[in-house]
This record gives sequence, structure tokens and C-alpha cells, in this order.
Amino acid sequence: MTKYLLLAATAIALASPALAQQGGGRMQQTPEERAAAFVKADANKDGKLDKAELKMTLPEQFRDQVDDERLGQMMARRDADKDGFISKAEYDAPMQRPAQ
Ligand SMILES: [Ca+2]
Repeated sequence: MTKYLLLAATAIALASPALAQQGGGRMQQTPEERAAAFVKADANKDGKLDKAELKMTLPEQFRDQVDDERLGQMMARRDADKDGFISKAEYDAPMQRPAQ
């Protein structure tokens, strides 16, 4: 059931990008925008993002609010193979919920 709700919510978000952009702009990015954000954030062009680089993928208004701990948590959520870097594949993968 939860899955259907999530799908419905996603469908609504996708169907109304203008709506998603309002109210401080939640990150409903197109694949092209995500790819561009990754390339832009990958400051040393090694094809993966470290913590500082990951921070650069965040909307500007969030960067100042994210401390090192939060950043580490975001990193851990995306870093599927736990090598300490976010590869393009990991960046593109659906966000996992933190393991409990
Ligand atoms: Ca990099």
C-alpha cells in the first residue's frame, strides 16, 4: 500500500513541476539537470563526489544549513558500496531510506 502512495505522490510531483518548484523549490530535477549538477559538483573531475562535492549538489539555500553530520548521513545514504565517494550511478540511484 505504501508503495502505491509513494508512486501516486511521485506521479503528482512529476505531473506538476511548476507546483514542485514553488515554496522554496523542492528538488524535482529532470535527469538532465541532475546530470549537469553532478558534473558541476565534481570539482576535480574524477567522476565521483566526495563530501564537499556532494554538498555542492544541494540547492544553495540548503548548503549553509547542512552541517558535517547531516552531510555524512546523506553521503551514507547514497554511498551504496561504502567507498566514501558518490559515483554517478550512486548519485542517479533512487534515494534509499536510512537503515534502522
Ligand atoms: Ca570528484
